[in-house]
Amino acid sequence: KLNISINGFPVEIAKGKTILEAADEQGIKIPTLCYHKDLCVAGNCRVCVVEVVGQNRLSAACATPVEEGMEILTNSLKVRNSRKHIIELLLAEHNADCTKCYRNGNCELQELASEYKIMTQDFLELVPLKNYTIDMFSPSIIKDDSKCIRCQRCVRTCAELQGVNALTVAHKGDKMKITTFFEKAMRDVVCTNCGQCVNHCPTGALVEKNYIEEVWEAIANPNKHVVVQTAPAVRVGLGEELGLEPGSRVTGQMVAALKRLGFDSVLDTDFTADLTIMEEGTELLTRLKKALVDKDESVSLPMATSCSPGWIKYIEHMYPEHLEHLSTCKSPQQMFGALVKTYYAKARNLEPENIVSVSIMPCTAKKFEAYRPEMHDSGYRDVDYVLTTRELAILIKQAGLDFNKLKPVKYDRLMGESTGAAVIFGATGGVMEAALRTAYEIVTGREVPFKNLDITPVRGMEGVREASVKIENPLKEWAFLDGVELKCAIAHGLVNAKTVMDSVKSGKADYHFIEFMACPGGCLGGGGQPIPTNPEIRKKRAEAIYTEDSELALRKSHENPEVQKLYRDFLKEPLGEVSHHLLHTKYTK
Ligand code: HC0
Repeated sequence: KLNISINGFPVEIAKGKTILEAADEQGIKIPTLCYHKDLCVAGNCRVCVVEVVGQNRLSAACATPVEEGMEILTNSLKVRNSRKHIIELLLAEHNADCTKCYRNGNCELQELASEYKIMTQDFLELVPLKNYTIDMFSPSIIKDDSKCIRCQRCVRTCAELQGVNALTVAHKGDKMKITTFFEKAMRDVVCTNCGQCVNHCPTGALVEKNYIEEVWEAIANPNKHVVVQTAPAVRVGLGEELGLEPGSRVTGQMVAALKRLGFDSVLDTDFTADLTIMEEGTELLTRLKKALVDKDESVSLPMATSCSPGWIKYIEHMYPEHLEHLSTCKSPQQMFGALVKTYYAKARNLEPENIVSVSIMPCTAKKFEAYRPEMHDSGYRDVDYVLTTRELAILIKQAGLDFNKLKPVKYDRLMGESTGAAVIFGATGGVMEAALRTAYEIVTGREVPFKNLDITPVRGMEGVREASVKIENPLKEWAFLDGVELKCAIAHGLVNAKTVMDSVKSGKADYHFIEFMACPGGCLGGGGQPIPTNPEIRKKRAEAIYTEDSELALRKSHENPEVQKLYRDFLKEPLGEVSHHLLHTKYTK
């Protein structure tokens, strides 16, 4: 322990902490802009400067380790004046038309300006606003350079968390800007649309492309039947955006809110998450049989999950020669969309052209996925509009609903029933766990050999995890799997996907099945989830997901009665002809 003082009060601090962390431990907030718990320290915004008694210059609290005997002042006159000047300078270069900004009310620069009561514009004459670019071409993300404070959180996010490097710094001095390769539109570079830059941006420089008005118009149109589906991770994120603690579970209230917003039918992406397990599990077992029994060398193992659209865009860009590893299953969002305008339309006696299919996702890449040209197997655009968790909160606020007063209600039926296996799709490792619960039982006739069905080796927040399950005494049909150790890997965050893909590429990966999710923590940490995000918040959302699963009566995808009915009435069998047409896809090199 080190003995220091903060603002004149003696404190003991563990060795290795920064001044920022030491102050935080003592309940003293030091403002930051470029600092983020998910990222390496940059120390470039200088908003977190503090005075260390005896030193002439001010120190950046995020980048300065505590030393024995340090006397730190976090709020001296010198500190306050310096901080205020920095905020004023940032504002002088910033398009501060806050009332028209998408991040109005949730902007770190706005909050600082408010705290420091920046009422004047002393620097405006010195640094005139330039001609800035606003890139609106991407279906997922808007990049507005007039709101950028050049903190480079987005650049570090894209490099460190995602390993994509779509964003970079160009030029010097007052011409410095955050841009892309050859300053192309985000749509035209390697951007995966994951939106991690959006939920790490402190201002409105990077925001989701919103489809709020389009959805209100559809709801208001009496000739349209508007169906909404909600992704697994939204139910553990939405509450935060409406003032509740991270990790609040709001499934029933969210359904109640969606009904009051005027959606004609409130359904669940979890239904098609269960369906995905039936299709993907069968695909995995088919590949194993071909490889192990038929010795078919054209079969690609390991098989990789295909439900995270950011991950799909990543592998298409970075490992195009390995696309055959991907499961051919569409994501649950897109399976849902294809079924709504076919199976659901028929069952409800609706004309598909009169159905508007909306999905609520924790993800910005889902907007991109819905707009992929191949996603119209129903004969129409399968999913018309994708809103993020944040956009749903905006709808709820605009409608004047007091979320906390809403009584929980259940999803509508057809396509509203789901199991715990589907809920855990929202956490890293969840798709793997759901698949193992079903595949093991199909093969052996018994439940997976883990207490309460909790396959704990696949859970957690390590970037890359490995697990295996030994198959013993399988049913006759699966005798070839007797004694086989089913080897799995899980990667979340694209930088970790790279590690695993490099080992696949080099032939060293001896896994059978790999789950890839583009975002840290899986979808619960998606680019469309409430801001802020950090490891503690994601951990609480994950705990909420697993609690939700543990409390459900049905926890295995193959036990979903509505999925069973879907196969009986419409699809007939997993990987059958109808499934092939509606639920499976091809990828683009
Ligand atoms: Fe996910 Fe999904 S679990 S990608 O993370 O598979 O976004 O929540 O909706 O589609 O179900 C996101 C979350 C989904 C899909 C599901 C999958």
